[in-house]
Order: sequence, then C-alpha cells, then structure tokens
Amino acid sequence: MTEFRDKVVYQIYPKSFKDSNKDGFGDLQGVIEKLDYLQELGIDYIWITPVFPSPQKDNGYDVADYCAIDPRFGTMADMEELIRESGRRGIGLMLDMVFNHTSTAHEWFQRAMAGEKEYQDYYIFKEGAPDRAPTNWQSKFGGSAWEYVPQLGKWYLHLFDVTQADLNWENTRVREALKKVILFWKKKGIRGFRFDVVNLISKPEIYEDDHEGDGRRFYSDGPHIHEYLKELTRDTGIEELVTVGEMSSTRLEACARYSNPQERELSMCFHFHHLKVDYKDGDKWALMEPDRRALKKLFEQWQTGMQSQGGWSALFWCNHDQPRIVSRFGDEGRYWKASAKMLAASIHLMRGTPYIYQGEELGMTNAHYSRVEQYRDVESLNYYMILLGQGKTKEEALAILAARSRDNSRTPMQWSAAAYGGFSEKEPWIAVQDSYQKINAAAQRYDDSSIFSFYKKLIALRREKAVISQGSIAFLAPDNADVLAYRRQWEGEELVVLNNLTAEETTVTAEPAWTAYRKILGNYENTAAGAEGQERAAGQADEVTGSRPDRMGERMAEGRIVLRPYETVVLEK
Ligand code: TEU
Repeated sequence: MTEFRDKVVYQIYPKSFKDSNKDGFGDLQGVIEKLDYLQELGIDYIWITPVFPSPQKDNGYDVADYCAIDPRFGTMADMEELIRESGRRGIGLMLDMVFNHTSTAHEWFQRAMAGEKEYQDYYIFKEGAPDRAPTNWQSKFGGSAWEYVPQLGKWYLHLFDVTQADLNWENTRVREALKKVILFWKKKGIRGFRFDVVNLISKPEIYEDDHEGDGRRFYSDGPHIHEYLKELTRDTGIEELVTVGEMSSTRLEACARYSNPQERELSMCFHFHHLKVDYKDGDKWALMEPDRRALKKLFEQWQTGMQSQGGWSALFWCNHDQPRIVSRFGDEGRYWKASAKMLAASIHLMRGTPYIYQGEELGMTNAHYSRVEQYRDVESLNYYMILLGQGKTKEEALAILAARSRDNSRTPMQWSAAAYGGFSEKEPWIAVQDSYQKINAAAQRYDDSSIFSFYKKLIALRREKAVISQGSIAFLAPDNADVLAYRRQWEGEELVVLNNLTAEETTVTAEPAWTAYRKILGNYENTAAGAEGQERAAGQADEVTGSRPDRMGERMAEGRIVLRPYETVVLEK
C-alpha cells in the first residue's frame, strides 16, 4: 500500500497545543478546537503523541495503560469525538505506540514487582549481585541502563528513564498483548500508528559489556526486529493504514527493509542522521556549528539509497525531541522568514512523506530559557547535572540546554498575541516563549507572504504535482557544498529545487535547458538578484505559484544562477 505517498502529516504534542479547560495543560478538546486551522493548512493526518494514562515522567512516553485516556488530556469520549471530527475534515488520526517499554506504574510491571513470574517475563529482568549490573550499558537519559530491585534480587533493563522498563518482545504473551492494543484503537477508527523507538525492541541473545560505546550497537536494529514487525503488521492488518517507525541509531539498509512495501513491515521510517550534523564528535551535548556539507551528503546518501532499495522516508526537521530548525539551521533575525521557508521547501519537495511539527509552520524558534527552573524535560534536567558534574559552569550548561533541550519544541503553541500566546487562560505547565506577540498563527493565517501560507503552498504543490510524491530524485550542484539541490522526474514532468543553505549569496551551475524552465515557487520577491538591504529582499514575501512566470534566463549569468541568502528556487520544465 503506497497511497499515503502524496500525504502530509502534522505532529501534535497535545500537552502544549491548546488548553480548553483553563488548567494550563493542553488537552484533546483543545485539539478539536483547532481542527479547522489544520484543515486550512491542508494536512492529511495528525500524529498525536501519547495521551494514555502516565505518571508523565517522560511526558507520556511512560505509558501505564495503553487502552485508556489520561484524565489530564480528557476522556475516551473526547478521543472518540476527535477521531470523528478529524474524519469529517478528511484528516486521519495517527496514535503513538510506545511498545519498547512501559511505565513502571503499568499493571504488568507492578505484578512483576509483586513477584508474579509470568509478569516478570514481560520485562528484561536479570539475576545479579547488587553491586554489579548485568552490563555496562548506559541509559539514553544518562546513568546506567539497569536498576536493581532488592526484594527480587534482580536488575531490570531501562534504555530510557528508570521509570520506563523495557518489554521482553521474545515473550509471545507480550507480542499478543500489544497486538490487542493495536486492534483496540483500529476498531475505534484510528487511521495510523507511529511506533516509538521500535527498532530497539529486539534485544540480543547474550547480554555483554560494550567496550566501544553505550551498548546501543547490541540492541539497535536487533536480531529479530524484522520478524516482530512482520508479525505485528500481519496479525493486526495495519498494512492498510499508515505506519511509521521511529528508528534510533539505525542503518540505511535496515530502514530500506522496514519501509519497502514488499517486506510488509511499515509504511515509512524516521531516522535522525541529518539531525546530528551539529553534534560535536557525535555528542548531542557538545555544541558545534552545523556541518552543512555533511548535511548535504547525508540527504543525498539516504534519499538515493532509500530510492534504490525501495524504502520510504519520513521527511522532517522538527519534532517534540528536537530543537526548532529555524534556530538550529536557519536564521532567527534578518533572514528568519526566508530561512524558515527554504528549510521547509528543502525537504517537502524530496522523495518521502513530510511531517510538520506544531509551530514549525509559523517559524517558531527555540525557547531561549535563561534559568534551569524553566526546564521540564527529564533528559535535559539529567544532562544539566551531568554537565555540571563534568566541570561545566552553570552558564555553560544553560547555554548547552538552550541549544539542545527537547523543551525548545515543547513550549506552548503560539495562537495569538493574547496572554500565554492564546494557548491557555492560565499559566501553562511550561513557560511561553517571549516571541509569541510576533510569531503566532493569528498574525500569519491570512497573510499570503507568511511562513504559514508558504507551507500551505508546499502542501498544495504535493497534491497538484505527481512528480513530488511519485518521482525519482537525483542530486545536483556537486560543486557547491552550500547548495542543497536536486531534480525530481516523473513521466515527463521535471522539477529542479535549489536551496542556498547559508546566509551568504552564492551561485550554482545552471543547465542550459533551465533558461526555458518556469519558476513556480520561491521565497523572495521577484527583485533583481543581489538586492541588498531591502526588507523585502530578506524573503519578506514569496512568489505566488504560477502567477507571473519568472523565466530563469533573467536570473542566469555565464551559466550560473545567483542564489540569495537562504534562497529557495523551484523550477518546472
Ligand atoms: O525518542 C527516542 C529518543 O532517543 C529521543 O529521546 C531522542 O532521540 C533523544 O532525546 C535525542 O537526544 C522517543 C520519543 O520520541 C521520546 O520523546 C521519548 O523520550 C523516548 O523515545 C522514550 O520513549
């Protein structure tokens, strides 16, 4: 099934999306309130992060009951209304299944802790002395990946927080119980599933120390992962729905298999290699400027690799775990609008399914928190203490958090210039950004030159031009590392997409045929190339698709096209 290939998914982090009952906490009725906004944007699916009962230690990714709704978010009736109201607008709902681990508050884990052997086998418990963990593996949130339970004389594995116990997928009872969860939500009309860190569920036969890393090489894309995914998809019939696997520390070959329709596993995969080009020596908590050459090479490697191996990628910059992309790879100042639009176009016109994270369509930026008390994220707070323990000053640790914390994407959605950005009438669970009076949906929704309107155009283009969802991809501009350029072709149709990734003007080699190509989308006015200093030249408005074709001949000199700072140019044959 590949009908999803011309669709666009919008990710909602409900805790920060819209508060309908004035408790400072986003909820399902708040999502329902904003469905018309999402329908206007033109998206096809909503991926909603977990709203199941949870102690909220990891903001809902610590699930205590897979088949109920946490009262903080509302009721099962609210979820059923959301499914109905989304459907009425032609929008499918995609739920987030956290099947690698449960909360330690889950009934299954509580029964394991009470000594029930059947339920201990739902998790990964290992006998052992209290002073020697089974392996030296590290949790992704810092510290050991094992916790000792004195009353049992055993350790349990938690690749994430200590309150998130890894499930034992070798146990058929676990697999059967999780299939029942899928069938429960499928019966309610859910049209898609996102599977959280699903490539970590198959653990190794032998548990051994890792003398090269933190243990991830033993359990990422594990020995039985493809069997488990095939079984889950076959026994629940979700092949007819849209499914996406979040793949942690994965490989291209594995992702091609996960998402090749012939394998009958998943529809597509998230992988994160392009979002590690600003990790110094691969360490998220060591800052460095984004390596744009590496970014360009990674996109080419993964796009052409997934194409040749029959895989299908989820295309994204932002999610609830990543800093805001306009702050990270774009510009928050003079080129804020131009760079936000360029970053959007650069992936929306690639081969794959685009995901828009709440607020990305408005150019929301990082939070710029200045005090550790403003942070809520367990990973960020753990690493703040780890950084201090490594000898960093408080200022240095705060600067790292400001750049890397997952809370950058979890500040309340900015709906208007009203108090709390129109998110709530009560002080929210996490501070609203200072930018809400300038950056908000009300200020952009009816402005044709806004970032919001540019995303609308990209989504409309995907629906209008089959070359985007069906076409091949080949990369261009090998001679300019600062330009991410590619060609899309399908049954005689051809698009050429040129993106200047930098704040400096640059040029790119043009093919002679391009003089006859029509520019159908851009993020600058039709001003003379190189216009300096004009507010409008900084991408204050983009061209309207197809209204006044801008023959590329006017933009080419000596066989090269000038690209202004962060400029995107989309040409059609
Ligand atoms: O994320 C997996 C994961 O590794 C992320 O935590 C992210 O890659 C990391 O924070 C980057 O440093 C999924 C969910 O998206 C995340 O919100 C959960 O915290 C995590 O799994 C555990 O369920």
